Amino acid sequence: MQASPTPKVGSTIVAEPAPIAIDWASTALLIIDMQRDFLEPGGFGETLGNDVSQLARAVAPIGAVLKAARALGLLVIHTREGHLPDLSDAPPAKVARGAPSLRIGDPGPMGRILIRGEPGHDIVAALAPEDDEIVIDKPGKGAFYATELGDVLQKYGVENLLVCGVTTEVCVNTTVREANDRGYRCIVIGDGCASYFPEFHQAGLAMIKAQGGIFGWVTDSAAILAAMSAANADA
Ligand code: C5J
Repeated sequence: MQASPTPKVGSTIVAEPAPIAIDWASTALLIIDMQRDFLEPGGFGETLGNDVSQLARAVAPIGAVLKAARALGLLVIHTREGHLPDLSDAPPAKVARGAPSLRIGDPGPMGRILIRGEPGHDIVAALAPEDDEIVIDKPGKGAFYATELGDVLQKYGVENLLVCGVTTEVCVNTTVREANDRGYRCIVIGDGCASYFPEFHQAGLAMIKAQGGIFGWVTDSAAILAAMSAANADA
């Protein structure tokens, strides 16, 4: 786990519906499910009939923010959606749903679909976690459900989450809603999120920032990088 050498300085991040002031010492970068199973051919996403190339656009913005977060000493948390090999944590309703070409647990070109420990479950190489970064394995769409995430955030005194990953309207939105209900300020990095459906991506971001920020704030990687660079200069 990370030692957390984060500088005790604050920044104001340009965001919608309004700028938000944060203290970096109580902020974490939360990267949701940037796994081969969602982004690469032959994984869970493609078995559901999706064009997985739609998600590639989030990799570079996340990579830039991740690099800057590491330089700043920010707490970095990665999540992975997946199930135990015996499927004991996979609700039958989830496994049986729809008409995928392969179901959760079936053997595929990247190992068993959406199963922990299989190659498809790994985070894509460009965003691979470093040894001291936290990786949360989650069986559901939300990162708080049946995981240790809440305890980890409490342990590190986190109050603000910079959230990115895939997909915007499913696991990112579910996690932001869960976090919002638990009192965290969620700042979603719009270009660091992606969906198989561009219109759902747009709507997923719009519903977070609507009504004065009903679930949180939406920004972009350029604004986060600018704020991190200013914080680094101040530190
Ligand atoms: C989905 C996710 N879409 N990570 N998972 O099933 O958004």
